[in-house]
This record gives sequence, structure tokens and C-alpha cells, in this order.
Amino acid sequence: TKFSNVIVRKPGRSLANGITSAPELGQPIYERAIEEHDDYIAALKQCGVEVTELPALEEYPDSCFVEDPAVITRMGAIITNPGAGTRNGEKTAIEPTIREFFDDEHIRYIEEPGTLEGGDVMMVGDHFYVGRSARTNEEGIRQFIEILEGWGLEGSEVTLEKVLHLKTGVNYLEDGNMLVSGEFIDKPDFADYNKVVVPEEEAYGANCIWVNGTVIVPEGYPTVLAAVQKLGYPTLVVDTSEYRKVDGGLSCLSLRF
Ligand code: CIR
Repeated sequence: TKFSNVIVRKPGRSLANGITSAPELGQPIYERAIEEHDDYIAALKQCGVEVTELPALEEYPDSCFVEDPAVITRMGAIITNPGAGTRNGEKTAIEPTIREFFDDEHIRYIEEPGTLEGGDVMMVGDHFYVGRSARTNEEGIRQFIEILEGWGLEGSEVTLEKVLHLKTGVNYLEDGNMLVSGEFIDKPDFADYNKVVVPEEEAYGANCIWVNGTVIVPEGYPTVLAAVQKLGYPTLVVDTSEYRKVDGGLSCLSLRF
């Protein structure tokens, strides 16, 4: 895998009203979130990708998490149907940008009553693991796998019990290496990978991204950082603490393809 392009969307001031499971962390501070976003873009550029930066959408507080309304594979793009009501319209907002990169032939849709969010999709080569979550339902997964199979790719369902999205707790770093935390540590689905177990107190740090050989790690997770470096990857560290306040992390903030 080699990524050439990345799509990101600036956070708006409404990010403070993003959906969160952790209100005790407080609301994200807009100015800080913008700085962190700029650092994130700079890190991506260091990994040799072209970054397309979309403007903020105040009407969608969670729209900076562009990973959720679309999934991009080497065969084409899938516009999802986000299961979170306040996020559903993001699929329409992302579509024109997807169309700049893909023609009609290479775009598919997840349709009602199917729901799916990209944060539940983890790519491992031509296999896509899809989390069945509060946001992604059985019918959404069925449609998604049917689309993949039409493109000669494949997918399988992973049941989630605790976390928001699949990639909240498990992320693939290429080369057989997988960061696993919590409920994913012992999942039979991932038994054959070289698993790096993330300790509970650093669970948020499981959401790292591999970009062209470099792994971007969130700031403040020293055990995760050391483990990734021990695997031999060059690393870049980016602070995503403002996004963490609304359950967002490194992977959610971009579409990489
Ligand atoms: C949400 O609850 O939808 C946002 N506050 C966070 C989305 C995080 N996205 C992701 O894990 N892919």
C-alpha cells in the first residue's frame, strides 16, 4: 500500500458540540483544535501525501472526522450512511470531493436501512474488517461486503461491545503488525497478526495511523510510542487531545488513499 492523497476537513467552532461519551473531559477549545489540525496536516505532508483541505462545516459539529462518511479502497469509493443522526448529512457534504477523485463507475453507496461509518472499517490489504457497532448495522455491513466483492475485494464482520468504532480499539500498521486494545486483544479474528497489546490506561493510543512507512502516534502515550518504534517504524507524534474530548482520533481525521 502506498497513499498518494489525504482528505481532511477543518473543524468548526461547533466542534464543541460534537457527540461525546466523555463529557468529563470538557469541550474542545477551538483555537487549540485548529493548531492540532495544522500539526496533523504537517505530519501527513511529511509522509509524502498530497493533502486536500476542506473548509469547516458549522452545521455538522463532527464533520472534521471525514473518515466516517466515506471509505476509499484501491478499486473505488463508498459513500457511507452514517448511523449518527446528526452526522448523516455529512455523506452529502463529502460527495463532491470524492467525485473529484473518482468517476461514477467507481462510486458506490450504502443505502437505508443500512448504516455504516468509516471508523468501523479497517483495511488489511484487500480484506476489510467491519465493526458492527451502534453506528454500523448488519444491513450496512451486508451492502458493504457486496460492494467489496463486486470489486474483487473481501470483508468480514467484527462484533463490538464497548467502543464507538472498530478503529477506536484496533489499528493495522501493515507488515502483519496490529495495535490491539481492550475487547480486541483476544478476538479470534485477529489471532494471526503480530499483535501489540496496548495497556488499558493508554487505550486511546491504539488509534495510530500508518502512512507510507511512517506511523503517526497521538501525543501522550509513551508505551504505544515505544512499542511502535520497537517494531522499527519511524514515528511522528501529533497532539489530538482536543479531538479526544469528542471521541475522535488520528484515523478519524482523514481519508487516506
Ligand atoms: C462521533 O461520535 O461520531 C464523533 N464525535 C467522533 C467520531 C470519531 N470517528 C472515528 O472514530 N472514525
